[in-house]
Amino acid sequence: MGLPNETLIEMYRTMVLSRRLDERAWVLHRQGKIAFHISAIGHEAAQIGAAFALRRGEDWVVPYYRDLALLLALGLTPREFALGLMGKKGEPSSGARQMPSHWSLRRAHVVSHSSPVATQTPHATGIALGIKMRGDSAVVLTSIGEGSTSQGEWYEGVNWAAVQRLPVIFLVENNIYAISVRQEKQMAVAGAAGKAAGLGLPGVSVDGLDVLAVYEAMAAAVERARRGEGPSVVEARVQRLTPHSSDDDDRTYRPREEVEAMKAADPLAAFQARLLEGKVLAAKRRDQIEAEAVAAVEDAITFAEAAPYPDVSEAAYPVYAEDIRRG
Ligand SMILES: Cc1ncc(C[n+]2csc(CCOP(=O)(O)OP(=O)(O)O)c2C)c(N)n1
Ligand SMILES: [Mg+2]
Repeated sequence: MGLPNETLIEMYRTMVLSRRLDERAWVLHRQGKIAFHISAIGHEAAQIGAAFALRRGEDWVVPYYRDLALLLALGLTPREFALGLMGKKGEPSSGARQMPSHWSLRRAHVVSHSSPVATQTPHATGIALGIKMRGDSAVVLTSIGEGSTSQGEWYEGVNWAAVQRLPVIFLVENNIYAISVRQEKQMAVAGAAGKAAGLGLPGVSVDGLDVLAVYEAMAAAVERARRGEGPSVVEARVQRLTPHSSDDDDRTYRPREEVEAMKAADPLAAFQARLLEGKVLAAKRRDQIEAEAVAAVEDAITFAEAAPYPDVSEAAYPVYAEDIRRG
């Protein structure tokens, strides 16, 4: 499969961890213990394929809310994720001020994004411009849903990156839906990759349920960016196996048969089967990875439940620059 076996297993391990944390978040929501969750279930292969194509910790990442697996691959710990879910002191994204999944992780070069979708795209382009002006070798990855590529900010950010030949990869996680709105109701082309040609940069569309297909497409785009040849759009065709968020009931707009058919092509199950068949992963190691993920989830939830909320005296931290020094 091209990559070293240990790398393939690490990809799988991170996908399993993401899935188990994500499932637990839904349970916590239904138990009334958290206010909100937005899920990566069905998107994990695309996110892991993308993360592993980067120099993690060196390259810059401007993600979007559905990127739990991506963040875990970049080093977010399960405890940090759980603190974020519960709005507890010490969560790294915003010091418990933002909604969960509005990621930020300074040590991993993950830059905070806002709730208005697509505003991260010009930010990523700006960071890439800074990298080019400094002559650094880093690249930028920014991700987005296909629905949000209909926003003006997406075109503005992608256009400017193409004009300036900036080192940035625009990853589109195309799950066909923008909450309840299907793709064909908001774009006249077959997918987001098709928008790239009109803006003057390469666009590829890959099977986002296949972690290695995404890795290959991303690795090519990253290398191109690092060589100074400019940006790319990489569209990963994924499946959202859950409602949009814990505030959504997708039974009102999509038939159960559609969701069941999607579940039959679960990217996690597919990767596991491929690793077992290829004798990269033995059943014993698979079970061990599973047990470790479950234990990590338990540890994270127990830790976060016992953690304090931020003290009111810290309300202005780290909102103002003078306070950032404290972090
Ligand atoms: C500018 C703006 N409009 C509307 C919303 C509400 N909203 C949040 S997520 C979302 C759907 C985004 O769909 P897509 O880009 O396909 O990403 P997905 O959630 O499917 O991964 C919408 C409409 C928002 N956050 N920002
Ligand atoms: Mg979508």
